[in-house]
Amino acid sequence: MVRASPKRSREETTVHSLDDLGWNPFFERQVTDDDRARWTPARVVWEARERYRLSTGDLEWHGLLAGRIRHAARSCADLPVVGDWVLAAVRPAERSATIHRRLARRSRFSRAAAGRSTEEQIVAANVDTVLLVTSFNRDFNLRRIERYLALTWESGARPVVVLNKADLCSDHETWRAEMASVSQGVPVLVTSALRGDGIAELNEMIRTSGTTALLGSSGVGKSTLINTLVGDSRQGVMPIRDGDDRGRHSTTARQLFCLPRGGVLIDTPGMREVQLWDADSGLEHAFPEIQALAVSCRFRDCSHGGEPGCAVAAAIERGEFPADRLDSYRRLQREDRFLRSRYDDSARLERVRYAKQAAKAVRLQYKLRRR
Ligand SMILES: Nc1nc2c(ncn2[C@@H]2O[C@H](COP(=O)(O)OP(=O)(O)OP(=O)(O)O)[C@@H](O)[C@H]2O)c(=O)[nH]1
Ligand SMILES: [Mg+2]
Ligand SMILES: [Zn+2]
Repeated sequence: MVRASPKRSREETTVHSLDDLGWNPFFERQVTDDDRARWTPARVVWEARERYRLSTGDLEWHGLLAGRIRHAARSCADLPVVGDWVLAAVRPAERSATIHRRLARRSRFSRAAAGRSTEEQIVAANVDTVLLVTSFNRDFNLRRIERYLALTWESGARPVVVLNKADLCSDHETWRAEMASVSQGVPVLVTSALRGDGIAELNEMIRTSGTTALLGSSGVGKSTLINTLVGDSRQGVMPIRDGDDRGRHSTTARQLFCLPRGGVLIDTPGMREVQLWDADSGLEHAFPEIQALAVSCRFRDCSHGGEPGCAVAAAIERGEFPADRLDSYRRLQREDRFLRSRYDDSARLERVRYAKQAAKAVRLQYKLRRR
């Protein structure tokens, strides 16, 4: 639930420039003088079923899509999402705007849409840094972090792991060490949104990181961290049930905020399923030690699945490398290939359907001409 603070509206408390919102030369270059004369650049700060809220830095607008944009979209991934920059025709009297163009994205965090592995879902666009939030309790799951890391590297953003709820645990170092085997050099921050541990460090990092998105399971404390950083209780937080520290989904829509001290944050609802989406190179990035060993395998395309002369298997044999890390890598790789083949199949079917339609249209034209 996205709850605005009851006393003050967002517009009254925050006056920002486009630059504060993350506007930069990459987007500037896509806008001509002609565009500027007709439209205003704005960033999508909230979206639900093709209804949008846009920010121009100084003001927020209700946004709707121009029909042309929707018709031209080949898939949902083409439509604007939170974090996108768009060109819109604004109507100041109504505080509303029509979106005419989505600017090209610098990065996008995608997963396979839940339950529909042949469709890409973009979770957030134009993100520079992804905070992978997990907590010191049952949510702590290295295999899930590996998945998120692969997707983050693939997205073009830089990952940072955040271990939240430090107040619930006295032995941070053991957990940190476990995480290090998976994070592989990615920064790991330990925080407590409730007690304040690590918040100054987090703030400083976000201030200098462009647009930062918080991702992770429901209940790990993403919205609570944002409230702590923004300095009020703008984001709804659900109390945790007795005997169940996993929490319930309380954030239902993605939303973008400007921080008072600089930096832009995107809150997202907890994700139950993080299926890979075309994460081939992201996977290689997320398992750098395997890539480093693989150059010594006898076969260039070694799958490290029992081939002779496999350097990864040899390292495991010598006890230099944990076998479950390789298992995990191979499982994710299989998943990625499987999803890609499903996607290719559905793309092929789509092309066939399209070609049939086109042929039909041509036949019809000939028929009409002969009359
Ligand atoms: N002990 C402790 N509890 C925390 C901390 N941070 C958040 N919580 C609690 O965890 C629960 C869930 O927090 P949220 O911020 O709603 O979690 P979320 O990640 O936004 O969850 P979704 O919006 O469902 O994805 C709330 O009851 C918070 O008070 C922390 O640092 N320590
Ligand atoms: Mg939340
Ligand atoms: Zn090998």
